[in-house]
Amino acid sequence: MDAAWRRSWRPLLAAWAVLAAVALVAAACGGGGSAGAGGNTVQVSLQEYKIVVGGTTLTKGNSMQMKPGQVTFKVTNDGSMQHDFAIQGPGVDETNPQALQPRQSTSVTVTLQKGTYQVWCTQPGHKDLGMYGQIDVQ
Ligand SMILES: [Cu+2]
Repeated sequence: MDAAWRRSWRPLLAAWAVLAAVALVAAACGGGGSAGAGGNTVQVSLQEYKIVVGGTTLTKGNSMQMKPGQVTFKVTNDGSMQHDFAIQGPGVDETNPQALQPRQSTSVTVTLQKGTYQVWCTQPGHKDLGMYGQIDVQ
């Protein structure tokens, strides 16, 4: 091929390079986004004497709302004494949860159906001190 031919194609090749770079960036962003949306993880923070679920504080029986479907509760003990996270409702019976030391965490995956779920801490006296609430799934 002669030099003139190469010159005429150079701008087109440059354009293709830009397009390829844009596509790569878009793919990278898309992948990150779908990973975040696909993993339906909700942070749960155990404290004296409340349970914070996805930023909503549950204490002394108040309630919050969630959508049906599979959810992984990532439970962290952010308090200064031993706590745990029990949840009971339609199709879910996690009433003997793992006791967590301060700063320890665990994950609990459940499938929520429409209905009412009770969440609480089973450590002696903690429920009476406020560590319980309700999740209304609808
Ligand atoms: Cu507790």
